[in-house]
Amino acid sequence: MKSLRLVLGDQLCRSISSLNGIESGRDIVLMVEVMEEATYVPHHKQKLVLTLSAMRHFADALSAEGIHVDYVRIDDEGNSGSFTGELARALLRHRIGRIIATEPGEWRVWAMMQQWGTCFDVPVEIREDDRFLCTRTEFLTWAGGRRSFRMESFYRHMRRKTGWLMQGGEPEGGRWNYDAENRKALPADLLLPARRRFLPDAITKTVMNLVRQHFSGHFGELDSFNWAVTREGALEALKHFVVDCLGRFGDYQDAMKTGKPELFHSLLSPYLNAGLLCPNEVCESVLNAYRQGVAPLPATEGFIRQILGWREFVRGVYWLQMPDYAKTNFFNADRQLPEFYWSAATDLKCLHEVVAAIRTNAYAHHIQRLMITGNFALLAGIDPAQVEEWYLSVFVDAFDWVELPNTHGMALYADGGVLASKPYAASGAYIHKMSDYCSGCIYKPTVKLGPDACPFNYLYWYFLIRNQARLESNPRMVFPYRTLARMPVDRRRELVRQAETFLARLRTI
Ligand code: FAD
Ligand code: DLZ
Ligand code: SF4
Repeated sequence: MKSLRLVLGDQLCRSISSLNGIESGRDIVLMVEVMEEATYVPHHKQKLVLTLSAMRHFADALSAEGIHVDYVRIDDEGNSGSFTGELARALLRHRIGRIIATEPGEWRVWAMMQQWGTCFDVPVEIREDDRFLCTRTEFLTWAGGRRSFRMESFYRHMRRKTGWLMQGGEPEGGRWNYDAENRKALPADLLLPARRRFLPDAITKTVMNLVRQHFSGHFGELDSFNWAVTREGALEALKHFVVDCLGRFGDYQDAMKTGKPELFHSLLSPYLNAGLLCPNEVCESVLNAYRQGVAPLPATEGFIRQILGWREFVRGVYWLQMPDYAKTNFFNADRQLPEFYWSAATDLKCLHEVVAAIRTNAYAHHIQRLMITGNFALLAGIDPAQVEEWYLSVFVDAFDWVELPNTHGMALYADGGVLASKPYAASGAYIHKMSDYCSGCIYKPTVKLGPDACPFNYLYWYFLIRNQARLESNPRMVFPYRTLARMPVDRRRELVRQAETFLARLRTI
């Protein structure tokens, strides 16, 4: 039976299930660039370029294999602007017996796909996305009747299942987790590796012009685009990470440095999320480096944990908890997102540096996302929906299934502890320890009150004070609440006053 095989912009993988069993002379692959996907949030211009250019390259690679690809460009005449509309139009162009698709990464598109069985007069087969290391059913079984989930226990389950970094049923080196070794501050004179950049080719340049023309109002700079857009490029990026960065990845995983957003991080998330790389091959490549003695165990374990643990874990939680997950708001946070999240115009140097770098690169590493932009939003009580829209808009790797649990659950604790055992709230002392931002700041991380005080310091205590009823029974919050209990009443009152004055002055748009 002649099949129309739909491939979405984050399914750019030759072994994606929708292409399994394809017959070149008979079947048609449909790929569509649509306005709805380009504008459901104002994606960073670089995310638009990466997605559309990678889609075009992928289509060309399939065509070179002799596969018939029906490719609809965003500016093609008659483009309806949506997946559903483009499928309907494709059915008019081709005589087709069935549609085959792979389940999407996002709930929004999943809900759309559920309608297709009734919209179209041909059967629609939606196949499992088998690129992940843990299936949705397997996660459901692991989760059992739990109401809250802890990554560490899931991660151990996955280590046992894959046998990665295991010896005779025990974790290699005798420990499951080398997190404690992965929190070193960066020595000022440490030589950093030159990062591999990918210059735009002709296809990418065409897409960049298209984005300039149609999406000039979206966030972010375009000219600095240097992401890979093909599988070959993504494999080169993986090799570069393993050879030049992995060895130090563990040590400085949490460190932050002005002007060097990537440090030793892999920069692989956009390729993993788009389908240009598979999690399995990325992990195997890192494990091989370890087996050959090129990478130390703490760095290897630290990296494997991110992919085998965190990435699979957040996806599992997302599909288990959606759609209600996104609606929770544990702290009833309702403040408007400050304008500086878009403009970087703030005298808090850490926030300025991170937002400005995101504008240039569409990238920030995990601790910048969690402990700078996320921590501020948590402490300031910003409306989770607005924060989530921001995260979905500004990063090259942003997709709801991974962005939402990280923002809603990990950074904002808006799920009340479904995903994290306590809020990741921190004062200026943490930022001072892990970065060089404070040295150029008009505020002082060691000062708690008064005009020189770091705003993270009084916002931290104000957060604890106003959420005391919700948090003080959490065993992991005993220590800060004990410190708060010892604080003189006058000092508490002054912290609250200064925090409220600061928050009242935040400019919003
Ligand atoms: P590395 O530090 O080199 O880590 C290696 C890989 O591990 C990453 O490529 C990624 O695939 C995976 N990984 C690491 N941490 C996580 C995590 N917490 N969740 C899922 N995968 C992880 N990641 C996204 O891919 N898309 C997002 O939209 C996204 N939004 C985030 C929002 C917030 C508030 C936070 C705190 C984290 C978010 N993350 C997101 C997770 C993480 O920050 C990024 O995956 C990572 O920074 C990507 O850079 P890298 O490839 O250099 O990662
Ligand atoms: C992110 C994105 C963008 C910007 N544009 C397209 C597009 O035009 N066509 C397409 O197939 N996919 C696009 N994507 C990726 C989709 O948003 C993604 O496939 C869905 O969100 C499902 O996860
Ligand atoms: Fe950020 Fe405070 Fe340090 Fe300034 S002093 S950079 S606001 S942590």
